[in-house]
Amino acid sequence: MVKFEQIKGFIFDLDGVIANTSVFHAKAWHQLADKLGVTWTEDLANQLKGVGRMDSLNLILKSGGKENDYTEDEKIKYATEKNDNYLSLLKGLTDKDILPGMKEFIEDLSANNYLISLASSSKNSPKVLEALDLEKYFDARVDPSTLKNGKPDPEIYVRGAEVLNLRPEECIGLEDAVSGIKSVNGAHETSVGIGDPEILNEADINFTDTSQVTLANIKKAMN
Ligand code: B16
Ligand code: MG
Repeated sequence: MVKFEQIKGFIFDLDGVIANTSVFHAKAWHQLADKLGVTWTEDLANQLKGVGRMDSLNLILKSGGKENDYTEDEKIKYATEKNDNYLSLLKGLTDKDILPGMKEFIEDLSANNYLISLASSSKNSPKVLEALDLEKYFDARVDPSTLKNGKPDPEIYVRGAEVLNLRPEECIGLEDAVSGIKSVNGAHETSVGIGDPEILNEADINFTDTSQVTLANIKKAMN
């Protein structure tokens, strides 16, 4: 692992790292899985974390052995339906929905002149950041609609460093998803996994929840 002193930038996932919105994504997908007759399991829920909209739908269909049952148009219709349900769950989202300690952590990064970018797979991320009143802290954002490959591919985290004009070794990527940790590692950045350390066992550094994510704890883990 690189030394903490080499770090100049932090690249954030959004859902499940900054806000509790991963619960809303899961709820909306669960609802669709029920409708399509696909059994919802904890394992399926974990597989979907961090994965983009159409890829998520394809994983659900595959899990139920239904990957060849629908046309592209039908799939778009179902993905849109999930998104509408997700958006209605987002109504009333405010800065109170920021996960414990994350506002303070982001403010601390900003006060210490670290650069900050967003590497969320979600096309709704600008809306969510605005509702949380956090846009002002972000120096740059990767637009997921410009990517060839979603997480676990490294592309989004490679771009997350590029948009800050930093080298990957100078960046830390924070993630709650297995797909996201693989993406950070593939981009040759330092990965911080937030959540069950057994599930996120490929992360360089693990924290069980967001309240433990502080500069001091990251420094301690790296040096
Ligand atoms: P949307 P992240 C991901 O966001 C979510 O974890 C995942 O559940 C969701 O399917 C994906 O964004 C796409 O989101 O349908 O809103 O474009 O964790 O990368 O911030
Ligand atoms: Mg996430």
